[in-house]
Amino acid sequence: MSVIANLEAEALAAVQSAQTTAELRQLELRFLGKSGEYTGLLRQIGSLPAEERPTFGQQVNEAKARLQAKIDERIEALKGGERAAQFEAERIDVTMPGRPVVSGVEHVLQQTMNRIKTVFSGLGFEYVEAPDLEEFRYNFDVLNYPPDHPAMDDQDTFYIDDEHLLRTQSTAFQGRVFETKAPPFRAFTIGRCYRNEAVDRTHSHTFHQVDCFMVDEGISMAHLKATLGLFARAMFGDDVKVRFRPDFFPFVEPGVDYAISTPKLFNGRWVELGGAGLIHPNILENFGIDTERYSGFAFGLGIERIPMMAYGVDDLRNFLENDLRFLRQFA
Ligand code: FA5
Repeated sequence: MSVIANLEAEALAAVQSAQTTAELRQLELRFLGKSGEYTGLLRQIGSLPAEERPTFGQQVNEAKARLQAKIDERIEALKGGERAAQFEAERIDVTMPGRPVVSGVEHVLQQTMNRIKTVFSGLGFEYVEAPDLEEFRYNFDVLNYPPDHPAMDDQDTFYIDDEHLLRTQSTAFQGRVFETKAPPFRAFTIGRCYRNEAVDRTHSHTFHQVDCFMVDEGISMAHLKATLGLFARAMFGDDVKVRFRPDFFPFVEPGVDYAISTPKLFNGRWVELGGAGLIHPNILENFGIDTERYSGFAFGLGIERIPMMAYGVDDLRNFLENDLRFLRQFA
């Protein structure tokens, strides 16, 4: 057999046994490609006697054409089956049940803050944003703390420099409001507070407060008690009891602590939510407010204590540790 016939026999056998179009494309490249076997064969033409060269060339070209036709034919035959298999593999069953979409829920503290916002907005208080990184003077001086007053020791915090700290109480927003508004006004803010504090079941170094105040003509403790009574019922239901006891804060006079008790939880034990009182006249006067005409109340409450009381959670760290098994209960 001639070299041409040999190669053709080899190529046809390979084409015949190929099972996929990919294999056939490989064979096409191997035999008919630019540096394929037939090109190699044609290169031998130089070693032949001159009179044999035309016939040899012609035979190689004919053999190439036959092989090409055979490969095309086989590809054509396999293509249909391969496409059908691909369709089968990629088939979509539109009747299959969908995969559930996992969607997040608001953190229970965020839910609580949203509810508080709704309650105070509903009572006509304007929501104000205030910074966590606060100036010393708004956190203390403006709030009638005399220099080096021991009340500041209760609220040691994280200092950025001598004049900047992470606020210890959201009451720090008062001065910012007094600076920009003239009475009458009602405002509240909600946000993070920080204290250098040993962490335990009811205290954390980072927690949240809501602070609220109102200045108008004739504001008295009666307005304060009515507002905090309404707030307690809105958050905990009608069977909640509220308690006020005298307490000291430099920025109120008189000052009280505010606690609630509900028969459903902690055996009706009183839980202190925060402090409150009538805004100290020194503060109002420092901002040029006529204390003969105007007076105001203010209060500040811890946010974490509210869902603790509402849901019977006995350790505030649960709210801050991001254990999804705990948090999902409030979805
Ligand atoms: C204050 O922070 C005053 N600014 C409240 C106030 C505002 C009084 C306006 C009068 C007028 P006190 O330090 O007691 O007060 O904190 C208020 C509430 O914040 C506490 O009752 C508690 O619910 C919460 N709280 C305070 N410290 C922490 C803490 N480390 N972790 C969690 N909650 C806290």
